[in-house]
Amino acid sequence: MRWSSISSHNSHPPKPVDHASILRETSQRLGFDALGFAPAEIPPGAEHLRHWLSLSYQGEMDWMARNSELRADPRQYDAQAKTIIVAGVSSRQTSPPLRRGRIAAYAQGDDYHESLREKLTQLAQQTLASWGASYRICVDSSPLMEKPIAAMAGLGWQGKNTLLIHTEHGPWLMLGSVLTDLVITPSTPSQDHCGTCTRCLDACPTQAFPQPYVLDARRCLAYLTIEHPGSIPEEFRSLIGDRLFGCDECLDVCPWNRHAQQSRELSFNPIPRPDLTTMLSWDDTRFRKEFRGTPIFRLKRGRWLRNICIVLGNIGTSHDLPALQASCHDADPVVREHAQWAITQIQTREPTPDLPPRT
Ligand code: B12
Ligand code: SF4
Ligand code: SF4
Repeated sequence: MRWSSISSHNSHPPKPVDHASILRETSQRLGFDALGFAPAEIPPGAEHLRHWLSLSYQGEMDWMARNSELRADPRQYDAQAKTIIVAGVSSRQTSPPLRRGRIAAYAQGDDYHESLREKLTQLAQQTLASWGASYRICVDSSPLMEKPIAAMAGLGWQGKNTLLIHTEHGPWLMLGSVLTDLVITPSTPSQDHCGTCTRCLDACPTQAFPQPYVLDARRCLAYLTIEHPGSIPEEFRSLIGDRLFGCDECLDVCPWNRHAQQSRELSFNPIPRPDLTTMLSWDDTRFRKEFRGTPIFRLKRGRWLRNICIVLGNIGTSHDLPALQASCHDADPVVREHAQWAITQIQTREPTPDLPPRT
């Protein structure tokens, strides 16, 4: 808390500026769904990061293993920081997909990194900057453990699916942080309210949780469809089902969704897309034009087409075969391999009369 520099003409001392309340009011006006304050300290549980990495649970996300000491300790990332202001915006989408193929709720519209950063910048400029405090904005890609920090800031608790669960918005908050040299009284960390529930663990299609509260990312469909480069191991292809990008299974089943509403954030609104076979014919220029400014852009064309082929292999029909046959001549060998796999899957489901019967 800082004292206002405006001098008072009466006998009372100047009123203290209630930074926390002003930040909360401003955040609500800007459309944030949650806000809290954590001290810029190592969050409880951060010590598990090293163990998690030693088990290679990060798969090919090499960037998670780089600077792991820095990632676990916000003070190493920013020595000036005294407080971490954590904000959340719900990404929940309640309408079913318009076309074949599902995209995770957070990725159906514009890139949240941009919209959240923009909102956090407005928050910092309207408050911290006017008080002369420093600020540094972090959304997802900075080396910070956002979930344990958000839990420390009282936004919720890390559930058995490892996600930050908020009592009103469930697991749907997308998180962003502002590191500042201003000292703000920390919020009270929340209790774990998972109790005996195991819905998320039971619902996971790939059994990606070796134990409650721990995720082996190598088995997670969000990792496989977004982060994993190259060919997707065959054991996971049918489990991908109709998921084109990410997976919401362990979010959808959480009982803490009971009060969760559709996101108010317009940038999460789903952008309509053409059918899968149309997108399969796109060259790189068309892909970039269509997906620039969305989370799908960073997949690049190859991984997007790879994912389309898997989904068609799982839910497609003989009508999709011409498009897949064309992709068997794609310049990208991963696309060619997945298109061939998809054709085999469809032909196994719908044997054509001119093919010899399978023995
Ligand atoms: C790497 C990453 C991934 C990886 C790994 C996920 C993971 N659980 O670690 C993959 C690609 C799989 C992924 C998937 C998703 N992600 Co992600 N991801 C991240 C990222 C960049 C880092 C997370 C991290 O530090 N992981 C390392 C592990 C060690 O951290 P942890 O899970 O917090 O570990 C805690 C516990 O699991 C436990 N623990 C861990 N290991 C061990 C070992 C033992 C023995 C014990 C006892 C405990 C224990 O202790 C730790 C500290 O509390 C964050 C952004 C950020 N900078 O934080 C976003 C983030 C976590 N992702 C997010 C989202 C939305 C998703 C998806 C829902 C997207 C989707 N719909 O497809 C899925 C959800 C999958 C899931 N159930 O986690 C959001 C989550 C928001 C929220 N409300 O929680 C974040 C915060 C991004 C953001 N800015 O909003 N993600
Ligand atoms: S996102 Fe899907 S695959 Fe990953 S842990 Fe959750 S349910 Fe399992
Ligand atoms: S589904 Fe159940 S166990 Fe999983 S995070 Fe939600 S409350 Fe916790």
